Amino acid sequence: MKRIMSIQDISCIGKCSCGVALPIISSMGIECAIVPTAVLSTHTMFSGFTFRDLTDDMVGIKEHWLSEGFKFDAIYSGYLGSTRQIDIVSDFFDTFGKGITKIVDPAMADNGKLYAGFDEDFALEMTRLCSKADIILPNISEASFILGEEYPGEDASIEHLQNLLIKLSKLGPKHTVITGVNLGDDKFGFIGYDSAENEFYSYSTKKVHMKSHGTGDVFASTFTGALTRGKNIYDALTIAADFTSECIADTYNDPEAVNYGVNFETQIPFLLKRLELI
Ligand code: PXL
Repeated sequence: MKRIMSIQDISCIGKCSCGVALPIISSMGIECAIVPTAVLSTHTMFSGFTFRDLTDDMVGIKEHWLSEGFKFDAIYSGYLGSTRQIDIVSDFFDTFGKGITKIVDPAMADNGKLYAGFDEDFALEMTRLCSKADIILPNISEASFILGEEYPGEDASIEHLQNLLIKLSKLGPKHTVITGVNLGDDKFGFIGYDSAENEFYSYSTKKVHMKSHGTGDVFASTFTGALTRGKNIYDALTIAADFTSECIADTYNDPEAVNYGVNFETQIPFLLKRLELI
């Protein structure tokens, strides 16, 4: 069985981070080994959340896994809590990442604003981590923070996004993908750049007019799983986009849906069919 290492927090309520990576990657028939960076009572969109920092545990986990000789097929990092944690993830990349795909979702901002508790130094450190990744998956806000550029708004032009992609690729990743992009009338998707081929690509699904949390994590987990199952990058990205879109649509149509995450649980059968696993 393939094994993915997923480095991000545990938000006890929030349908994000490890709370989506574990079920989504496991449902795809892949072992998901988690490196929890922190335990929060909820994700940071709630007020008053508790936060237990697990930075020191991350180091212990790394040392133990190294002594046991564990191997991984991919490493995927998401929300991280501090610049020191970013350094430790960079260490995980050096220790376990040789010859395997390293994916960074620089989960730190949305709508032009850094999440609670993050500052420019954090963004700068995330830029360093992105430079060690093979594939990065920022949204428009994160891409702008990584490059230290002004946020162009959610309706940035394709030319502007292509420019960002080229600059991001100069940091090092072979594939840079900006997620959560408006791509025409009621179309929502991603735009990517393959630096080796000097080629752009994009894909969109029907836009559902609803603001939801954790969709980037659903997208990144699904993408990492599909890629690890042997799909090529474009196919893995389109599978992730289709699945995320189904999750959002189901949440939109569910009068009992919670407002802090999406209904990824009900759409697992869709994902498995989309992957031709059932
Ligand atoms: O979905 C990204 C995410 C992950 N983890 C925590 C968060 C967020 C976004 O707000 O707060 C703790």
